Parts: sequence; structure tokens; C-alpha cells
Amino acid sequence: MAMAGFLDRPLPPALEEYDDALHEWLPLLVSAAQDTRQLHRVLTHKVGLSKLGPRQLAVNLIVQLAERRAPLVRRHGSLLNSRPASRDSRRHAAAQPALERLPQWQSLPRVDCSTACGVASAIDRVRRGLPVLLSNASLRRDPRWDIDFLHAELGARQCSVLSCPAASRVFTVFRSGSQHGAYEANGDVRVEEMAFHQFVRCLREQEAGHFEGGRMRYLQTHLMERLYAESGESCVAPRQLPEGVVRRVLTDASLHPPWLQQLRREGGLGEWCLSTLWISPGDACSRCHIDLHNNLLLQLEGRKRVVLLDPLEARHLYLHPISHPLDMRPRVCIKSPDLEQFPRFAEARGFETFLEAGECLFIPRMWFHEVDSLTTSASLNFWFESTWPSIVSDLPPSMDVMLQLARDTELALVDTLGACHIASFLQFALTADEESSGADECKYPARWTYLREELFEILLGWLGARERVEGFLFDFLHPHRFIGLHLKTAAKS
Ligand SMILES: O=C(O)CCC(=O)C(=O)O
Repeated sequence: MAMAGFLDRPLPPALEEYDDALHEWLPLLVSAAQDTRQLHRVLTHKVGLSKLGPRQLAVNLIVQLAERRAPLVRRHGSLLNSRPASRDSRRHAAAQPALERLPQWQSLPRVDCSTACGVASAIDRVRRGLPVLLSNASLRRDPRWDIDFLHAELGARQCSVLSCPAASRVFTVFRSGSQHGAYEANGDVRVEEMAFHQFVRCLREQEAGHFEGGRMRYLQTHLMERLYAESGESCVAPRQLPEGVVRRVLTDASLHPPWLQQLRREGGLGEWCLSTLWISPGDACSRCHIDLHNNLLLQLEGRKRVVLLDPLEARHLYLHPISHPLDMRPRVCIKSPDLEQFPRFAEARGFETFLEAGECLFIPRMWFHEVDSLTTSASLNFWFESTWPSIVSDLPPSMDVMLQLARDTELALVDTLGACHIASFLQFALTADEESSGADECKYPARWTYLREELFEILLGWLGARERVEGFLFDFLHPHRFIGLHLKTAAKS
């Protein structure tokens, strides 16, 4: 039944008087609505929901219910609505048990760097901001960049090692900058400093099933970075690790094969800025997150599984707020998602790939990635800094720009309103057009109306049309991202 036809039908007279009638009507409304906004509009304007009690509360509840009941209901006219689900597939999905509705990952294209045609297709994907797995990346020649080699080179050097409870095996970095302190979060990941040989001893014990102090350890240490002088000149500086090894990384042809230069020049990778060495026991998981830079992750030893989701998938991942210590990380766990709490995740799509020793993965900036070590692993990555557009030349903007725009918007709102008001403001921003005048408007501070208009004006410059702005707010800055999180007392006052 199309929504228009549904609206033409007379409403049941009891609906405005009895909450119970709503229970009968809700499934019908949900299956007829193209999207939750349309449902929201019908409930507020047509059905006269205000009779049911505090209106906003009731509407919110119903919209949440709708999302739970019909996780595949898509926004009509959303700028991101690129994979519309047919009504039949929605019904089918709703009938399936939750586990079978988990996202299916596609396998990632793999190209052979030893052929001109492979390099050309890698360049094409890097230019388009798409991930790609590069095989025959010409690693592991001489010297063999494996753990034994690094052990011999690095011996007594101090390195940064993360630890987490061995039972969890999940390494999630909690961000501690002042921007990230507004929410309560229980971090169980700690950073320790230890000599490289001490870490290797620990690693070998972990391989034998012994976890000192019940904790699993994962070496993640910055190897070298590019520093800029005031003159604009730059140089490569060692971080924690000895100059000699840094030089070898820089000059070793097996780490700098010709295709890499070509990728940088022709693919627009950006300027190399930082490298990190990752050495993990089998079974360790680096929890899903985004980075702000393009990344080449070279596998030196062992095997990893990587799941990648594009930046627009943020709309299915319920990102932590920007002022939360877990900023840049989804709230939903992508391995065992709670679809009751995070129903939009059922729509997520992504890629899965297996990274073998000697291969290299291009992870474009702002792509979500979760990395599982399937065996003891050593990887070295190269982050490349590239510029962001200051004005938009393409409409809609590219995926990475869109997610960055959402982050910038959220940060500006936190600066203006404080972390404690952001969820209510976003609720207001999404629904103000549908609110009737009068008593409801008093619920929100008057200046929010101006702030909202200003926000729409700015976003229009980036997105080109008002419906796109609405779609953008609905997809990336939906207030449901904040439900159930606890602000620190200071942030509330
Ligand atoms: O290999 C890992 O565990 C994580 C790598 C990663 O997140 C990165 O290179 O950005």
C-alpha cells in the first residue's frame, strides 16, 4: 500500500482517543511509510498524535519502534539512498532471524603490482578514494623485515605497547585530549613502555598461551615522522626507534618499490607523514575506527583479516560523539552487533580482505577498518597527508569530505552549545519544520531557531539543496547516536 493511498483512507475514529489503537495501526503505518521521516510527519500532522501525551516523547518512541521493526526502511529522497531495498526484500529481511540479517562483506579487489596493468588499476582506485589490496608488493626481500630481524635491530629500544584483558583481545584506543572528555567511558586498554626484546619475550609467551597479569599485549609504536621547519623545509625524524633502522626503512628498495612512487605521483596519495610498527599476537583485534590520512598497510609477517566500510557507512554505525573518548569509532560492534539497539547496522555494506605477508593494503582516509590478526603478525604502515577541499567543486561531495563535514558540523555545534545540548539540538534541527507553532516551540531556546537556519545555510553551500541538508543531518548526525551515553557531571552544567 503506497503512503498516499494510506493517507487518503479515513483514520480510525478511536485513534485520537485510545493509545491501544495505535498498536494496531503502527505496523500498518510502518509498512506503508517510505521512511521514518514520512512516518514522523504523518504521526504528528495527520494523526494528531498530541492527544496521546507529551508529543515529542511519543513521536520519538514511535520512530524508534519503526526503525526497530523495519530496519530496512530507507529514507525517501536521501542523498545517500543508493541501494534502495525492494518492498519484498524488506519483508523478507524482517522475517529472518537477526543473525542472518548481518551484513555480508564483499571481497576486496586484489591487483598484482608486478604488472603494469595491476599498477594502473591500483592508481585508478587510489585516485577514486577506493581501497585495494596490492599483491607482489615486493616486500620480504633483503633484509627480511620480520619479527626476528626487527628483534636483532631494535633489542633494547623502548617501545609503546598496548595491553587489554586477555579475555577481550580487543584493542580500542581511548582518546584523552580535552575535546574528548565530556562522556563517561571505561577504558580497559592501557599503554605501557617496554624494551623491544621484553615485548618479544612477552609475545612468545602469549603464543604459548601465557598472558602476564591476565593481559594481552600489542606493540604499536611510531617509527618515524615527517617534521616541518618554519622555513617549510621538511625532514624525516625517528620516533622511538634508532636512526639506523629509520634510514634502512627509507632506503630499502623492498619497502620502496617503483610502483609506490608511481602511486604517490599519479594516484594523489598525498605526502607521507608518519609510520607505525604493529606487532600483535594471533587473535588480537584492532577495533573498527577511521583515520584522517590515506594509509598503506604493509604486512611484514603473518596474516590479518581486514573489514573495510566506506565513510558513508557512518550512517549505519552509530558513531560515538565527537567529544567522547571513543570518537572516530562506532558504538555498534561489527562482529556481534546488537540489532535491537543499533537497527540501522543491518543495512551496512563493506569489504573483507585477507592480508598476507608481502602484501599491502591501501586504506583511504575516513574509511572504517577493523583488523584481526589471524596469526602472530608484524605490519608497518605509511600514512599520507593530503589536502581537504576548502570549497566544494563536486555535488554531492566525495564520501570522505561528507564524513569530515559531519565531524566539523558536530564540533562546531559542541563549541557553540556544549556537549550536553547537542542531542536535543539535533532532534530540534531534524524536526523543527514539522513542529506546529505555539507551545512546542517554547520547549527549545529561541536562539536555536536562528542557529538552525544558520546551520542549514552553511550546509547548503556544501550540499546544494535543502533536502540534501535534511538527509545529511538524518544520516550522519541523528540524535540516536547519543542515546544511552553518560555525560560527565561537569559537562552537564
Ligand atoms: O593492524 C592493525 O591492527 C591496525 C592497523 C591500523 O588500524 C592502521 O594501519 O590504521
